Amino acid sequence: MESVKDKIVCITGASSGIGAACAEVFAREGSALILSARRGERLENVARTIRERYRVKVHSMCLDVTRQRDVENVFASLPEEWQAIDILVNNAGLSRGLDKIQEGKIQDWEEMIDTNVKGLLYVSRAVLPGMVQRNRGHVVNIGSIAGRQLYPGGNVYCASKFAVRALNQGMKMDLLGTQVRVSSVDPGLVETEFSEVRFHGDKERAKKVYADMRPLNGDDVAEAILFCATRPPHVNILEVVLVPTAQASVRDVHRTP
Ligand code: NDP
Ligand code: 8X3
Repeated sequence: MESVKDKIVCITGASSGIGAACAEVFAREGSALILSARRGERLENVARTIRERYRVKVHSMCLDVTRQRDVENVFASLPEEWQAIDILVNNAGLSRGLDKIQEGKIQDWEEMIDTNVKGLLYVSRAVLPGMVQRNRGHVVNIGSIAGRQLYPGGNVYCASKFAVRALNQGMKMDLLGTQVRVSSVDPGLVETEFSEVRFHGDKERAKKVYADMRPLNGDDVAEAILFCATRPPHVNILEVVLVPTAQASVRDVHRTP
C-alpha cells in the first residue's frame, strides 16, 4: 500500500457530498488538500473543520470549473508549495432535471455538459502537464453508473457521464508511458445534495430518490477513491463501480417501505 501522507490532493466540488467526504478521508490520512467549489462560505466551513480536526494544510479556492480562463489562472497562480499536485479528484458535477429529451430545458443541458464534461476537461488540462513533467500523479474521475446505463429522463446527464468514462479511457491511453495513473470511480445512488440540485431545490422530491432503501453515503465513495490512490505505483485501478446493496442497476432498486 502506498501512503498518501503529505501528498497534495486537489478535490473539485469539495463544498458538499462526495467531495467534502473525500476531503475528510484524505485529511485523515495526512494529505495536504487543495479544495475548490463555487460556494465560498460552504467551502471555508469544510476547510476550517478539516484544519481543526486533522491539523493538515488546506488551500481553498473559489472556482467555477465551467469558467475556462478562471480554471487556467487559478492553477497557474497556485503558491509554489501547492503546485506539485499528486492526486486530482475530478468530482465537481451535477444533474439538472429529469425531463424527457423532447421537453428538456436547454439551460439544464448546458449546465450539465459545461460542468461534467467541459469543467472536468479544463481542470485536467491545467493539472496534467505538471504531472507528466514530474512523471508522477493520479487523476480520479468521478463517473457514475449513469455513465454505463440509461434511465428515462437521464438523457443528457447520462451522456455527460458516458463522456467521463470515455475521457477516463482516453486519458489512460494518452498518459501511457508515464507513471501518471487514471481511475474512474462510478457510484450508484449516493445520498448527497445531488438530487436536491437535480430538482432545483425541491427537497421533498429529492428525498424520495433515497426513500425506503439504504443508499451509499459520501464516505463510502471516498473510501473507494482512497483505495485507488493507495495502490502500489505499478497498480492502476481503471474503473470502480459501487452501488448500494439494495441497487442492481440504475432502474432496479429494492425498496422496503
Ligand atoms: P453534491 O451536489 O452534494 O456536490 C456536488 C459538488 O460539485 C458541490 O461541491 C458543488 O459545489 C460542486 N460543483 C457543482 N458545479 C460546480 C461548478 N460549476 N464548479 C465547481 N464546483 C461545482 O453532489 P455529489 O457529491 O453527489 O456529486 C459529486 C459528483 O458525484 C458529481 O460529479 C456527480 O455527478 C457524481 N455522482 C453522484 C451520485 C449520487 O447519487 N449522488 C452518483 C454517481 C455520481 P458548489 O455548488 O459550491 O460549486
Ligand atoms: C447519479 C446516479 O442514478 O441518480 O450519477 O443518475 S443516478
